[in-house]
Amino acid sequence: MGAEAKYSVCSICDIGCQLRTEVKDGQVSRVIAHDNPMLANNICFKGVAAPSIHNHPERLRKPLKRVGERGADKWEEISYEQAMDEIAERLKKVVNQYGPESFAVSTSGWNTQVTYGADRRFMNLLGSPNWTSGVALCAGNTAAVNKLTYGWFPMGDFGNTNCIVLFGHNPKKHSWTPIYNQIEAARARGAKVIVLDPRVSEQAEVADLHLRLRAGTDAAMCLGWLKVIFDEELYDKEFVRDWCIGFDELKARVDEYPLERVEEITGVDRKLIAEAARMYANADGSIIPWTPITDMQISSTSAIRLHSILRAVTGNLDVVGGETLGGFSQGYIPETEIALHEELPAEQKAKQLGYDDHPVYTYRVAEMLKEPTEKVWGFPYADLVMGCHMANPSNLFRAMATEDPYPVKAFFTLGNNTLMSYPNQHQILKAMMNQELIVAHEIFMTPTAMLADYVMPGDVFSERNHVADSWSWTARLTLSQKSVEPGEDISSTYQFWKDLARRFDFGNRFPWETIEDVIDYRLSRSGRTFAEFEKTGFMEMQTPEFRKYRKTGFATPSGKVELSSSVLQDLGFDPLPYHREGPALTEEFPYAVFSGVREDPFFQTGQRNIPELRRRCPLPSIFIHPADAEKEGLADGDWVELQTAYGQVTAELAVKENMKEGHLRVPHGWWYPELRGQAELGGAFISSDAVLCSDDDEFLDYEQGIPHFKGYPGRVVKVEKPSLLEEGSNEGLAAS
Ligand SMILES: Nc1nc2c(c(=O)[nH]1)N[C@H]1C(S)=C(S)[C@@H](COP(=O)(O)OP(=O)(O)OC[C@H]3O[C@@H](n4cnc5c(=O)[nH]c(N)nc54)[C@H](O)[C@@H]3O)O[C@H]1N2
Ligand SMILES: Nc1nc2c(c(=O)[nH]1)N[C@H]1C(S)=C(S)[C@@H](COP(=O)(O)OP(=O)(O)OC[C@H]3O[C@@H](n4cnc5c(=O)[nH]c(N)nc54)[C@H](O)[C@@H]3O)O[C@H]1N2
Ligand code: SF4
Ligand SMILES: [Mo]
Repeated sequence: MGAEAKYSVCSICDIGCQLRTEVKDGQVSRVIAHDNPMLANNICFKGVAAPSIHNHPERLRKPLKRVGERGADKWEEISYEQAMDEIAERLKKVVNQYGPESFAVSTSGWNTQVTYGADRRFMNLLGSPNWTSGVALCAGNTAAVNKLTYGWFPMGDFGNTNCIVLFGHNPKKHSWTPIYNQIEAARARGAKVIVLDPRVSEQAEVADLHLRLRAGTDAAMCLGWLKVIFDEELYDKEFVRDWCIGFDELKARVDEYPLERVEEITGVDRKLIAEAARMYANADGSIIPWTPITDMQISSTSAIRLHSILRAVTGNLDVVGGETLGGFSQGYIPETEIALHEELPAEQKAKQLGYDDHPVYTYRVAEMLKEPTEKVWGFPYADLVMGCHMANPSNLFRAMATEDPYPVKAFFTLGNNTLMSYPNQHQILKAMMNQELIVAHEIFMTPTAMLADYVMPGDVFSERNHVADSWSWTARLTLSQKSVEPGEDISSTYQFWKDLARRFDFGNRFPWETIEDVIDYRLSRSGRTFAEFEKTGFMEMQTPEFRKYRKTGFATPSGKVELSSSVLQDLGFDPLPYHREGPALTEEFPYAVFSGVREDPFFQTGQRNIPELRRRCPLPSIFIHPADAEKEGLADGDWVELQTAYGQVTAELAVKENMKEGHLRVPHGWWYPELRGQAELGGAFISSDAVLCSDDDEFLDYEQGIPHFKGYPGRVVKVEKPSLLEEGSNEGLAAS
């Protein structure tokens, strides 16, 4: 007998596959492929494991209040109402004593889905600008930098493109499955794929061209491509003439990067650089899909700007087969309107941490782009991909730890494993230890939640109704239906903020009682309710409209594509892109370490407690090339410590041909849920990449303050396997 299957949008990772959820005896029993053949392949083994995650015996189901020392992981269960009363009272006390800016939030709306701007609304009404997000190191900062150049964050037209350029980005069958499928489909149609990656990644193995650049040199590579494109006149002259400003200045800058110099910086043969640039520029429709690799390096702003510039000068902006500037979904009130940014007073916006030092994704730039954004897109603030007008995390954690430039004393973390999700984990710990109030909204007891005063149990996608709008990245609405009831004390993030607001004097500004009420409100401009939307199907796509700029101009101060950025110029930064070298390798720390390569079975710091996923990757590895292993006298399977001047992590050594010589790779997100009670904070300091990377100035991108996770100095030494990780010493690892 087939059980009833609801439509779901998976939130186990951030790509949001559409699939279907079956229920048996009041529990999610199975997650299956979508019934629409176009979507049927969009499911990975993490999605299939959703029942094990949603029904996990260790899921948080009762609000917890700390009873021991902070971080001791000792709790008493209290009711939801009591928790909310106490949180409200303690937050008021902090705000009264130190001002509203002493309240900060770190979140990752990808997984909590239904916040709908309520967090920003709450903060804006309270008066705090200090909101940040995991996507400050991901698509959120890319979106902000894209806006500098042409006022929006585009999405590649995978369906029609003839050339796909992957700067590191390496979608796999079980990692961002829909993007992997779209690349596969394009390749099958004959589209070319160019991969730029120090390693031989899965995408590199099957690419038409693979450029094995040195980590952290993406900006120099793009400057080399532009050199070829300008010298050989492969650019769209008409578009540049009519729609771009700053071409001559850019060309002069690009002339400083002859291919000999680019070859020297990147380590890639100049002939290959030229061939790739020609392939990209000559294809009829090329895309550079968003990539996190340029989100996390020292020349991040320049590298992301260079991707934008390449799109523009080759005529790939807002055309079929190129990159679409989608705009907000019609008929669905966007988060940006709910967030009420215009109600946060200018003097409070100016207190946002990072505003002075690294302003590009803070309110400072949002204010500079307000007028053109409203003119072109209809709203003064464009909240895109759940990460906008953010505080800089490094400035924020410094303020929390040291009270410089002012005290930050209350910290809420929702759907974000904060401790491990930014650079300089030592400072984050110090920051959290220096708080008067910490609230975590979570589905599991993470190292971050262990540091909280209150842990509020969160719902999961099978337990809530939702209309997803891709955080305004693409103009598409998709349906996610509640399949089962969440437990009584479990809340969604919307509910959390609403119930908190009701305890403040602006409670009447949260008139929507339930999630369905907010969705009804968001749909109201198209004259429908959620119940009506649910009946019409699982997805609505807006027909793309190309070259919209001909009617509206671009949402930049000049109304043009700003090859030379007037915003960067006004802020006192170099308005043109450049290559900046990362922290120098030394005799003591001779390897370029990079963080990343997502592991198929896990999303970021999650799922190490799900046996069927953990079995696929029981322990973390540190990766090295065979020639380097030999030089160091190390063998595959040795236990090693990867050391930097800032910390060290332990893992098993994996000697791999596909690594690049001179580089070491450390995975992101490892902690050991099974070591709860045995190791400090669930072993959060044993193998986490965030321990290794500093956020001192020489590690930060100037304009955004982004850490250099792609090529920082380190070394590797042999150690004993930590006794805590010995097989059989605990259940979780025994599962392997
Ligand atoms: N050091 C370092 N930091 C990084 C990165 C890195 O490579 N290295 N990568 C960066 C990138 S690319 C990204 S995208 C971000 C990701 O940052 P996050 O999105 O914060 O990533 P996760 O580690 O998955 O943490 C999400 C947490 O939300 C919880 N959760 C899951 N579903 C729900 C839910 O429905 N409700 C609630 N309340 N909680 C839920 C999970 O249990 C998990 O603890 O991190 C960035 N930070
Ligand atoms: N299974 C699974 N899937 C995921 C995630 C997950 O945690 N698990 N996370 C999701 C999220 S939030 C993100 S952001 C994406 C990230 O996924 P990807 O975009 O694929 O990024 P990574 O896997 O970190 O690294 C990809 C490649 O970048 C290369 N690389 C390292 N340094 C450099 C450099 O300096 N320049 C260049 N050009 N390449 C470099 C690495 O060798 C690696 O092959 O994956 C998403 N998909
Ligand atoms: S790729 Fe997997 S985890 Fe991510 S949304 Fe799709 S099914 Fe869920
Ligand atoms: Mo990400």
